[in-house]
Formats: sequence, structure tokens, C-alpha cells
Amino acid sequence: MNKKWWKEAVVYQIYPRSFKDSNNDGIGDLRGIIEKIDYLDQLGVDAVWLNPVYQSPNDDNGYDISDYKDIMDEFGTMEDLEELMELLHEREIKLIMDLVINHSSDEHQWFQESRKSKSNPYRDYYIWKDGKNDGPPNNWKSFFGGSAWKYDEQTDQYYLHLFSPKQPDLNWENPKLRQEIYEMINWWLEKGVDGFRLDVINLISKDQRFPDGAEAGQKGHEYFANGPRVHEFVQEMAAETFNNYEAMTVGETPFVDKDEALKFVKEERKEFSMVIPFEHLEFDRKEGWDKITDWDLTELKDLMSEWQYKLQENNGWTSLYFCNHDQPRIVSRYGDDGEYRKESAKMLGTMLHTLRGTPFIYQGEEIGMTNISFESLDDFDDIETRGYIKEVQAKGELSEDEILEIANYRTRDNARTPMHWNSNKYAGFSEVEPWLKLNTNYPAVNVEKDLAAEDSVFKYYQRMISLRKKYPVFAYGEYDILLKEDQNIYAYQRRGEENNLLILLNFSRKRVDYDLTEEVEVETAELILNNYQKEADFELSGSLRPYEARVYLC
Ligand code: ISL
Ligand code: CA
Repeated sequence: MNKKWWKEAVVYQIYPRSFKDSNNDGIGDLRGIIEKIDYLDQLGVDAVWLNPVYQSPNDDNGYDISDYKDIMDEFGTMEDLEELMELLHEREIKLIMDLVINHSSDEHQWFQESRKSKSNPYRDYYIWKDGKNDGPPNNWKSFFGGSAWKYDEQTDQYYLHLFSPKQPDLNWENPKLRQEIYEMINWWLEKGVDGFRLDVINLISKDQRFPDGAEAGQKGHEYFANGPRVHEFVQEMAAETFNNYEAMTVGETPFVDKDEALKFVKEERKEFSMVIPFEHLEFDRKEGWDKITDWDLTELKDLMSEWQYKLQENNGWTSLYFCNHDQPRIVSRYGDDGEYRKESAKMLGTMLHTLRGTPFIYQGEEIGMTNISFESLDDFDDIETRGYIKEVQAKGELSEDEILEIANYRTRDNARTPMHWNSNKYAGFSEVEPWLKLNTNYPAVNVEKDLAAEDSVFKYYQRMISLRKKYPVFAYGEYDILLKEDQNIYAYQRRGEENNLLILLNFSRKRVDYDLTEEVEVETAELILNNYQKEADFELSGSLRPYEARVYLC
């Protein structure tokens, strides 16, 4: 097993718009992050991933970039970013930037040129096609609703946008475009950034026949996700950029199962360090955005196990996460955000920090932040949520109240409300009204409280991270599932060179018995992490309290 710094690291994701506002305009910024470096250091994380901070008209909060080599005015300046990087490096915290290169903003100079004429030198930087029968070139659907094509009068053609019309897809078939992108990536690497998270990177190669997609689901994905040349492009990019710097790379890859993932992360293939999987977050949305589905723990266990075995047997790696800026808060999904908020937040965190892979913590997760409950459909800011609301309204099957309930459960705004620093007005995020409504529970759930309480979620995370550093088995141990059929408990072992870990996680709100006598041989085991007061030393059979998590060193 090759040792790498990023296999041992814990990454903390910051959504700059919502982390800390330093100049009281209601919008988080780079100097706000600088103010909180001590906090990151105290938590013990090894790397920070920043969501996009580049120039952007903010149609999709920075995922629509108009200048890759400049900083968004609202966030600060290039000097601020350089200072942030330096200060992080002083604490031995690495900086990972977001790289959005499947598409740019329509306000990027390349697109401004591209749309001018069919013979413009930048025309082929984007994907232009003639319409078909008075409509778009095919039936592909945008992630944010409606057709993925937009008609442009100036040249009487359509351009492809898998996301918003203000996010035209770049044409990776064009070698000139690819070279420009590599040059930009090297420019950032030269500046000293330590790696990148690559946005929807498995969508960069489109089937050049542009056929209609099957009717169900995200129409067209079979032709634009994991397309014909995707691995060729990724290998070329890696060889010309990241691999010359030993940078950490995290490919965001929707529509990727364990087999497809392995192609991106098998070390010998020299593509990415790890991917961001999606399948483990689809259990409560199997019937679509507008139906909340019950889910079954054994299915989640099977899925996690398949990935774990596949990657460890084939020299591959993955990221481990439950929350990010696109996902509702996990404690409100797979945990319990009421009575057992703290216990379940810690239990879910334990799972992420004890599986084989690199854990990613999303801001607020380390204090157990929960989903919101906005009171009006007008409160939602997220472009994806607004798209879905429109679609569901058009279907006419649900009342406004029912839509509100679903939107509150699903919205990406759940992750994007401002961070809770204390119980002051505006939660210590800003002194003025923030750009997005706060979660109203900030007086009860905030950093100041968690730093003061011994049994807080924060303190538990801190301990978990320090244990990862102390025992290499957390990063490198081999995974093996136990109690496979159990409906309530997720149990597994990690086997390392010096010691082993035994992990027991109760996913239910009741006390549950377990019996490991048939499954493991353990003589002595030290309880090194537990989200309750210790009840007993290790027993091969016993019971777990609601949402209890135990980690034994054996
Ligand atoms: O957010 C999602 C599910 O709620 C996904 O459909 C999401 O759009 C997809 O995972 C891609 O996400 C990334 O690219 C988007 C951007 O809006 C997301 O914030 C980003 O993480 C377009 O750049
Ligand atoms: Ca600000």
C-alpha cells in the first residue's frame, strides 16, 4: 500500500459565501476564513477545500466562472487568497481549490467571442449545433430543469448547457481548449495550491453523435456521463498538470458506480487521487426529488461494502462524505435531528472517519447542524431547488404546503445557510442580515456552545481526528464487514499492520442487541471512541444504545 499524505488527511470543506463575513456586507469572504484559521487548526484538519472563489456572475454561486485567474469581488482579492494560503501552510494545512472545467460562465470572454460568429476562433471552445425540427438538437435535459440546449439568435444555432443556460459546456474535443485549461491549472499549481476538487469531471466527454437519451431520469446521461473519451482526457490533463506536482485530485463524479470509479482512481492509471461518489446519498430519493423514500440500512451497508472491497482489492481510493454544499444535512436524513441529534451526528461522523478513504467534513457538520425549515417557497435561493419547484408546480399533483415540505427536506440551501458561530444576532456570521436566511436553531446549535461543552459534537470530532493521526490503521487498515444481515447495526473491522479496529454503529433510535461470537476472535479490546458514557468494556455480545457508536482498538 502506497503511503500518501492525502490518504491520511481529513479535509474540511468551506463554502466561502456562508462561512464568515469579515466586512459586514452579509456575504462570507476570504478574510472571514482567515479569521477562523485557529478554529480549523483546533479541529485538527489537514486540508481545506474551498468552493469556487473565482470571478463569477453567481448564477450558480461560483460554479459559473467568468475568469479563472481572478477572485470574485465579493470574496476579496488575489492577495487575500495568497495570504490565506500562506497562513494555512504555516499551520500545515493544505489548500484544495475547486476546478469547474466542464463548463464556464456565459460571461467568460471565451463564450463572448464564441457566440459572435460561426467562424470566430473561439467558436469551437463550446458545443454548438443546429436545431432539429424547429426544436433543440436532442432531448437532453439540464440538471436544473428544462432542455440542455439554448437557442442563440445571433448565429441561429443552439449551445449545450448541462446546467444553467449561463453555464455553457466547454468543448473538450478541441485540443486548443484543453491546452488553455492545462495552462490555467499549472498557473494555480505554480502559485502553490495543493490540489483540486474537479467539478462534474466525468461529464467532459460527450458522445459526438449527440443521440436522444432514454425517457427516464436525467435524460441523456448515458451519452454525456463517463463518455467515450473521458479517461483519455483525464489522463492527458493529469500528465500535463497535477502529476508533475504530486497534487491531490478529487474528481466529482455523478452517475459513477464502483467499477467506473475504479477506472478513475486505480493508482496505476494515474488519473485522480479519489472520486466523490453519489450512490450512498441516493437512498432517500430513489423515486425522485418530490418523493421522500424510506430506506434500508442493509442496502447502505451492502453498497458501502462493495465500494470498500472493490477499491482495496484493486489499489484504488475514495473520499468519504455525507454532507457538502449540494446535500441536505445528514443528521436530518440518516440520523435524528431531534432527541438524538448529538448522538446520531457523532455516530454518522464515526462511520466516515473509520471506513477506508479520506473523510471530508462540511462546515457545520462538526457541530451537528441540521436541515432548515423555510416558511415560504420564495425563501429558497438555490438555482436547482427553484428549478425543481417549478417542475413540481407544473405537474400540479402537490399543494404548495407539500412542496414546501419537500423543498425543505431536499434543498441544497440546507447546507448553504450561514455557519453558526455563536448565539448573537445573525449567529456571529455577520452583523447585518446574511445573503441567505439562517437556520433558526442557531441559539442552540453553534460553535461557541460546542467549544464550551465536553460532550459536544465538536469535541467528539476533534478526538476522532486525533485518533486517525495516532493510529495508521484508520487510514490503511483493510475493511471487512461483520453482522452483514443486521437491520440496525453497521459493524466492521479494519485490519492494520500494528493493530485492528472494531467499529459498531447503531443506526436506530432503540437499544439493539448484538452478538459477535461467531464472527470475530478478540481477546482484548480497548474502547477508544464512544458517543455515550462508557457502559462496559468489550463484550462479544451485548447491546448498543440509540445511535451508539463504539470504536475498539484490538
Ligand atoms: O446537487 C446535486 C444534487 O442535489 C447534483 O445534481 C449536482 O448538480 C451535481 O452533483 C453537480 O454538482 C456540481 O456541479 C454543479 C453545481 O451546481 C454544484 O454545486 C456542484 O457541486 C454545476 O457546476
Ligand atoms: Ca463580506
